[in-house]
Amino acid sequence: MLISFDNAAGRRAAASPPAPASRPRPARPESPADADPRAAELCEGLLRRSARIDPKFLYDAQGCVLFSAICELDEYYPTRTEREIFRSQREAIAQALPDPLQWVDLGCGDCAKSRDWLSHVGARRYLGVDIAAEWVTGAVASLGAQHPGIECVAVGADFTAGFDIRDRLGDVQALPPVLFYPGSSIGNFAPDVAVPMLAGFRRHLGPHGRLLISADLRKDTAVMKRAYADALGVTAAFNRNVLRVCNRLTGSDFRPENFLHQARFDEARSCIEMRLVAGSRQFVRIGGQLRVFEEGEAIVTEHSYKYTPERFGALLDEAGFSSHRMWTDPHGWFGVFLAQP
Ligand code: AVJ
Repeated sequence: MLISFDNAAGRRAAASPPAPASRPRPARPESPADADPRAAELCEGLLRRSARIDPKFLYDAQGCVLFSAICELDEYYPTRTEREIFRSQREAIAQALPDPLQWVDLGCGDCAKSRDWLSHVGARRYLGVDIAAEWVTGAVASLGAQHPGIECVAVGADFTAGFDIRDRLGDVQALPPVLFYPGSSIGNFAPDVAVPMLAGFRRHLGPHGRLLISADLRKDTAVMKRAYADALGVTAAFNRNVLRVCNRLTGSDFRPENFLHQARFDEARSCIEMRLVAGSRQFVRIGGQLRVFEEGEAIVTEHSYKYTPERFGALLDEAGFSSHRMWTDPHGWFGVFLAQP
């Protein structure tokens, strides 16, 4: 077993433009934003007229625990629906994959979703790719201990921008990669960002590789909304937690309890928009500046796009894939797509 680690996280943040300044900024005390590109990215988004936080910041240790709790909720259908599709269609999907193959787990986290696949596919190598640097190495090591016959590699990378791990794949003709991107995570990206991302995935595949990716499908609005505004308030806690992440990374002084969780479905864009709305006027110190949030003003924290099968297929076409198949559940709520270059 080989464990190696490249930290490519934070590249995009370093390349993003500086916060717009309407007036000369006073000399400010050194803030964490000066050193940490993630803090700089957070400040930039929060100081915009329409404040926003990239959803990747939702997943600190606390956020990951809360997201796991979301996945157990009755209202949150995606996790169990995907699990059921994988369970019932595993053989059919596995048959459509190259053999042997190298399994590339994008956003592997604790590697749990891949565990069920490894005994059904001809995997010679496993690459666990995740932005959460601290996590991956241990998770991949324990997977490797259970599969002594599979070469297991941990790769730290942010695949939201400039993702390229082709040098880690070796000869893709001999050992075709299957890029596994489950959980409908692609839904976090607007189509204009998703297409180049998918095209980037495609460039890793060689002639025989495949992309195995899931997308949440468009359905009754009430069902979708409930999934992001659950009765127990778990999603609200998950959303508010991002303000604690801001406080920790940027030194800001948000009071999370003063912001209300909101999830609405944007028909035109076909996405759930998750926001934090100020319950009363808030004065927040961010990156050496004072940002006022008026009562009712929102910080957008996440978009979760919902596709028809046709629309997601069109997205794969746009990204250069030549064909794809889809598996779904009896309600047609969730889609598992297998795309070929
Ligand atoms: C992890 C992006 C797939 O959009 O459904 C769940 C995140 N946010 N509840 C989703 C999420 C609020 C989730 N993804």
